[in-house]
Amino acid sequence: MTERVLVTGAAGRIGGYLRPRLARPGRTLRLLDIATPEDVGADEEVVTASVTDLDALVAASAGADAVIHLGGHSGEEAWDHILATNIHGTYTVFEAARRAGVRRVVFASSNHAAGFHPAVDPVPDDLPPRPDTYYGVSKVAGEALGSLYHDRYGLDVVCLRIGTCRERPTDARGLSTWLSPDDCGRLVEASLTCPSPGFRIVWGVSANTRRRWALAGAHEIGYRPQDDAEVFADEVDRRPVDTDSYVGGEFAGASFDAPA
Ligand code: 15L
Repeated sequence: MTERVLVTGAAGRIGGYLRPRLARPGRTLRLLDIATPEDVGADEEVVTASVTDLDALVAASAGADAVIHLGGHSGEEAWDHILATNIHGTYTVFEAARRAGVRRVVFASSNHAAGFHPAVDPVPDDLPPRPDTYYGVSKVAGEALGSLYHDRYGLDVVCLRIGTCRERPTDARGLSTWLSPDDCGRLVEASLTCPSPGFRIVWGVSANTRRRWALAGAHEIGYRPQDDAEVFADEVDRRPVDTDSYVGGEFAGASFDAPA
């Protein structure tokens, strides 16, 4: 039997990290994006569509065992754009999953859902929402939709409050908040395969020496990070800036305002 996983926003940065890392014999990745993904493999299918298009999402969800929802803006934007693409576009993903009978959704939330919390050590799991931007509000909305679709319709929903998912950290905050591409693959694989997660919100961060965000919740679903940003410590500017005192870093800064 083929396992089919729908990946929204598959042509984006994290989609590019995940595709080779989630490839398994017997698994097909169905790549949905408005952009065309590069180097499409034999075990990949392409759907060109926007996450805002409910009919397209329902069609793309047919026959899928799980959805990984990465689609949408990955940073701050004007409210209208956040509303249409990130908030409505996340509603469509959950609603399409429900209509198509998909049992599990892995939602790429963000630390910015809780970005105005102080970056104490440790920052616990289950931190209540405290968004630092409209982008963060959209991630809170996505988590709330996940909670609703779990409680009302029984979907398994794993929300990942992802940190700085890049090839490498580039600043002092990143030494604490980095999620390596390989650990991102491990975290999403655990989210896809752990038995009956119910509804969960966990931090998405590597095993960084300077990590503050708790990993107990992610550990419970089977995530075992293997990377540590410290190996890059000599390459980055290690001087902290004022906004490093917030979970969301510069997104929580006074001068960080939404584009009109
Ligand atoms: C995010 O959610 C963003 O997508 C990314 O661009 C970074 O800003 C990251 O968080 C971060 O907090 O480092």
